[in-house]
Amino acid sequence: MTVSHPGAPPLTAALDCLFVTPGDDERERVAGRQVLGRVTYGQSGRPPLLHHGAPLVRISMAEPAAERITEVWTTDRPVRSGRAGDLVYAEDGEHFFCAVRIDEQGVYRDTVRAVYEAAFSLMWRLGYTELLRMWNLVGAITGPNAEGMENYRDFCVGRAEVFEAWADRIPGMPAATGIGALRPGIDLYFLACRTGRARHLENPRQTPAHRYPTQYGPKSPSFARATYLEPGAGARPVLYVSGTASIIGDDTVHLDDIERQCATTLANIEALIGAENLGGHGLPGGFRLTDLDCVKVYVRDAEHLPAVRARCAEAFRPGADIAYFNVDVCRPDLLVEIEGVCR
Ligand code: 3EB
Repeated sequence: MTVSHPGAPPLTAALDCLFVTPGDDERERVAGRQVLGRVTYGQSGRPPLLHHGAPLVRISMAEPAAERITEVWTTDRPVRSGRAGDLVYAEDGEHFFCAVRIDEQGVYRDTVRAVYEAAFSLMWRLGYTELLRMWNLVGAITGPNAEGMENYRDFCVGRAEVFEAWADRIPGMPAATGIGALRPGIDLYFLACRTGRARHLENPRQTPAHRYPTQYGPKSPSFARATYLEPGAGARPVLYVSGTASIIGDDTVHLDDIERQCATTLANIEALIGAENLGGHGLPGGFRLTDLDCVKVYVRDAEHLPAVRARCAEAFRPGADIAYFNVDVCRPDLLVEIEGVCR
C-alpha cells in the first residue's frame, strides 16, 4: 500500500495506462482511479461499446493459445462516457478517449475519412482540441483491397485527407500505431486532451512519416514519432512513443534479420526519447529504455518471438508491462515493431 502525504505530488500521472491479464484483479490494479477506456487485445473483434460506464474496445490480435491482455486507461478525475453514432467515448474534463470500428470494406479510404471526420468533430465539439495518441489496427494490412491497392496504403489515403481538411484546427499529427489485426476491418481508438499540453516529436534517425516518398503509397502516413504531454500541476511528464520499426531515413534496414531489426528498433526508440532529442525540441529531461512501460511488441513471424522476447527482456525494466503480438506489420519487410509510454 502507498501512503500519500498532504501536499505531496501524486505518484501517478493524471492519465495512466496499465495492462491487465486474465489472472489479475483489475480493481486492485486500478486502485480507486476512474477508468477512461479499456482495450482488450484478445481473440474476438467486436464494435466498441460502453461497459460499466467506460468504453470497451475488443480487437482480434491474439491467437487462441496466446494470452489476452486488456489495456486500461485510468484517470484521477470523474469520467463521463457516451455514444455518438458509431463512436464510443469518455472524457474526464482534461482527457478524451474515443473508439470506433470499421467493418470489412472493398475500399476503405472514404469510410476512414468519414469516421475520422466524425471523431474529430466530436472531440472538437467537447473542447478536446489536441490529439495525444492514435491506434489503427488494420486487418489484412499488407493485403490488397478491391482495387488491388494495399489496405494500409488505402487507409493512409483516407487518414491523410482528414488531416489535410482539419489542418487549420489540428495542425500537428500525434504519435500513432498502424499495425495488423487478425480479423478484416479496421479498429481505431485515440486519446486527446485540452489545448496547449501536447508536443509532437520527430526522430533524428528517421524521415518524418508524413514526408515519406510516394513509393510507400500515394499519401504518406499521418503520424509523429512521439507525443510529449506536458505535466499538469504536481504530475510527471509523459512521452507516448509511436510504433517504431527498423527504418532508417525512410528505408527498411536489415532485411530478413530479426536480431538486427530488433536492435535498430530499440536504437531508434533510444534516440527518440533521449535527452538530446527532447532538448532539440525545446523540452527538458530525457528518457531511457528502462523508463518505457505499457510496451507493445508486434512480431510478424511466430518463430521470431523467442528472440524478440529475449532482447526486450534485456532492454526494458523488469516489471514493466510488456505484451507481445504475432501480427503483420505495415511493410512486408518489417519483422518487428515496438511502442510504449515513457514516464
Ligand atoms: C513506420 O515507421 C512504421 O501508420 O499510424 C508506425 C507507427 C508505422 C504508426 C501509422 C505506421 C504508423 O513507418 C509503421
